[in-house]
Amino acid sequence: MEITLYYFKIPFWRAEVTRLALFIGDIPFKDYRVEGKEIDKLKETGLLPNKQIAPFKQLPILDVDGKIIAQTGAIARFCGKLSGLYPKDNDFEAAQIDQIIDAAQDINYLVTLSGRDKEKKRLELARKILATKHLPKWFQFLENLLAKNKDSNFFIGNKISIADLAIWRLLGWLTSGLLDGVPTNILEPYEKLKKLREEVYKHPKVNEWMLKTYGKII
Ligand SMILES: N[C@@H](CCC(=O)N[C@@H](CS)C(=O)NCC(=O)O)C(=O)O
Repeated sequence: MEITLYYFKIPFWRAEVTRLALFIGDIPFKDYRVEGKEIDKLKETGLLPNKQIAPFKQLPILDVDGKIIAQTGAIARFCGKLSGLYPKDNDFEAAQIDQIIDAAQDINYLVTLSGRDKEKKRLELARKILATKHLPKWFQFLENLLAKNKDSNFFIGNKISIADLAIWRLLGWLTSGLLDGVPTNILEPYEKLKKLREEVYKHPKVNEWMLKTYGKII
């Protein structure tokens, strides 16, 4: 099977969840980082560097033997199944993972909405509401789900899944300081979420990936 993941040149959760799933599972893939004119073309026409069409003119896109899959969750599940980070034969656990990926989408959408208005004062207010209301609410929901899983520091059972990878990287973004108005210590009250992050960072393949790809742990 020949796999290429198309995404931008950043370690954003939408792509990183799949990159890490494949890397952890020792599944060879091409990590294609779309740049410059390729991005303009994609946004205008949906055309990908492999001459295929991205159905929603968005990334990530997965090319599997010349066939295209779009949407973060669909791609992560497909690759999670290949790599053993998403169950093939346990519908309930699969749905438990799905609910976390969908929550990541909801959180991402709230962040996107909070950045839409570029007028300084309105942007500041939207980010303040995001940081003091929306994100704490969602972090607590996730914290509750982690607390329910007594088996481990992961979301489901006692092993890492694509749910953990997705939230770990989403939280990396939210605490990076890249989002004006979102403090880097926003996760401070959430012990279980902090533990989850630590646990994912401890994974030897996660470490290896970070150093090999970005030259540092990010
Ligand atoms: N629902 C999509 C959203 C993907 C998405 O928003 N991708 C962004 C990058 S993070 C993108 O391609 N934006 C370009 C655009 O929409 O023009 C998914 O889950 O993959």
